[in-house]
Amino acid sequence: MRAAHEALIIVDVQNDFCPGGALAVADGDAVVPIINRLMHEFEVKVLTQDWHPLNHTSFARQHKGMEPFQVIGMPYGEQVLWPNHCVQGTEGAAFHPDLMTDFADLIIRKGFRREIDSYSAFFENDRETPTGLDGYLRTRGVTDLTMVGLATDFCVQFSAIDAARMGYGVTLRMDACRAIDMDGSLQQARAAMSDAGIVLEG
Ligand code: VGL
Ligand code: ZN
Repeated sequence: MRAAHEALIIVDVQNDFCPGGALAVADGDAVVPIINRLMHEFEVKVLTQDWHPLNHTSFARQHKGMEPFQVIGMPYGEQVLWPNHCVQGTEGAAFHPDLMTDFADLIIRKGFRREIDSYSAFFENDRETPTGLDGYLRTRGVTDLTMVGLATDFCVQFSAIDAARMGYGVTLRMDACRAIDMDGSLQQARAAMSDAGIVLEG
């Protein structure tokens, strides 16, 4: 068992990011048994859940003439446009059925405001509007995070870099992560996370 100041952060292990889902990550479901085993090691366990309204502005369908995976400028910066995914209350937004969600202490939802996306578990994509997760972890005395889940190059990376920036010790378990990997984004993410002092393990 790990010390009580260590938390496991499980990012977006949802049906839409697994094979057959709307924004499927290759081999995404392979992380589930590894994460289930890891959950036994940690006292503090947090799940994040991508949770969008049907008219979310990160969906390509909301922008006339735009296709998924194209990039547009938003008031808060560049935004990749996605196929509709993780729509609130749908089966796609549900956790993978084999993920042992009953063990989790907290489920933090993100991306629920129409006008802004939220890759990070800590801040929306303006990088300044908090989700509340930092307050939760701090008040529980957590200082070190192990991060796992989907997708390595988007939500896991943004969460890990924000956490490192806020002073948490951060380790990524690469065997329990899978990437979307568009245009070299996985390689870029690995480099950016190493630069931020994040330990890439496995
Ligand atoms: C994610 C793209 C859009 C993720 C979420 O969980 O990495 N990626 N929404
Ligand atoms: Zn999303």
